[in-house]
Amino acid sequence: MPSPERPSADPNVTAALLTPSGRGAVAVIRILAAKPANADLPTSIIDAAFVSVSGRPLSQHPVGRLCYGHWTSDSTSEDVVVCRTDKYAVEVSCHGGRAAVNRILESLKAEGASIVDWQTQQAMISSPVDLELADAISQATTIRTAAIMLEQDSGRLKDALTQLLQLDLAELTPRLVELLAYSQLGLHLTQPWKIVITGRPNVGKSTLINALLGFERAIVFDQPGTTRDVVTGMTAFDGWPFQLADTAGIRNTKDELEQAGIQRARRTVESADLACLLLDTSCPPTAEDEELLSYFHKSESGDEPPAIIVANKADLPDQWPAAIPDDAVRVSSVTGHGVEKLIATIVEKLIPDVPPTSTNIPISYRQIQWLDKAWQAAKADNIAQARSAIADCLSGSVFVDETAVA
Ligand SMILES: Nc1nc2c(ncn2[C@@H]2O[C@H](COP(=O)(O)OP(=O)(O)OP(=O)(O)O)[C@@H](O)[C@H]2O)c(=O)[nH]1
Ligand SMILES: [Mg+2]
Repeated sequence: MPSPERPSADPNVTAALLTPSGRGAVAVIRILAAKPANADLPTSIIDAAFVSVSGRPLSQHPVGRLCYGHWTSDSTSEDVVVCRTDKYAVEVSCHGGRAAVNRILESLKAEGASIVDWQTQQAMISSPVDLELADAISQATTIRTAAIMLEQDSGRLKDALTQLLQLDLAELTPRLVELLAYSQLGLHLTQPWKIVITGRPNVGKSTLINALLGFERAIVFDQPGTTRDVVTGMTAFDGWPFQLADTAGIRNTKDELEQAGIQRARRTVESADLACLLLDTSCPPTAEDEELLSYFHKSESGDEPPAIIVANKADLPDQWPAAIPDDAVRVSSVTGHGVEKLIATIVEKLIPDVPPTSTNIPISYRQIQWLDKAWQAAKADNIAQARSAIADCLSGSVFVDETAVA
């Protein structure tokens, strides 16, 4: 196949193979005006090689009509179906083997077309917001998150952002608030929520992560200090993506290796979206349990993430009478009792508000930063600055925080 190249300074036409290269029943080549927004495709480039069975040149066939015919080049002829999909684009479907594809691309190149890869060509007809969305959809790990993003596809998210430019201040501010309401969820459509399982040694953290994941990911042993490194696993609860992290049990120790594991555990807790603090209620509370409980009960403005208190080993006699916090979820990681309730509590805590169908949701950090800037400007009655931030969001500009100290 002629190797894809970056379009030269101002080519009139690009051609790209849309189907995966290699063997296939049918291959599709798209020929596109290089500036689709303001130039029609010169169909003469197709007519140089394509002869329809009706004998009429392609320019005389209406948009959307499938034309069967032959592609003739170098004294060979391929059976093809050609369709003007738009006034600036034509698709040629041919035999899926490499030989047919190469011959057609070579003949288009000989007529002056620039051969590019499909991503380069797609960038010519998609807005930056659409491209970001396509990229995000390709990263979706669950059907639920993919479905939410697909609802924004076909230009809907871009159109919603474009409409903001027409609004006056009174209408703009609430629309921006609506868009930003689901910004955290938007980021998690491609990135899982991070949950860390923490607690003192031997309380059952590794047993719980295995129960939550449904397979033996972490080593379980009846000696404290078994887990040393951070062990992670991916799963989905209720269609939402989660990364679970099992960590070293937290305690005072002189063992340097264990200390290093505890440091890592603490860092993992700090960067998590949610912590599950595990208590072993089959043994009386220890000073380490009390310390961990008070850490997670500090004011919400602290570094600690929100936490769910999990009272484990509920299958054994309770040694914490009256000391278990009221909001603790009782589970037995060995029998599985209470694990479903714990999953429901995790989902409720992290995704308390599911967006109604068709809600527009920004899906990248870049989009959120520009929309937040627009909202700040709108609140300060600066409509010009708000519109400029929205325009930057639409144009794909990288967000630069001018207020950040250099
Ligand atoms: N009866 C009972 N035993 C449990 C339960 N959960 C864990 N265990 C047992 O508790 C012991 C420690 O379990 P682990 O999962 O290794 O504990 P851990 O918190 O990961 O321990 P470290 O990695 O040392 O911090 C093992 O013998 C488990 O079988 C439970 O719900 N009930
Ligand atoms: Mg462990």
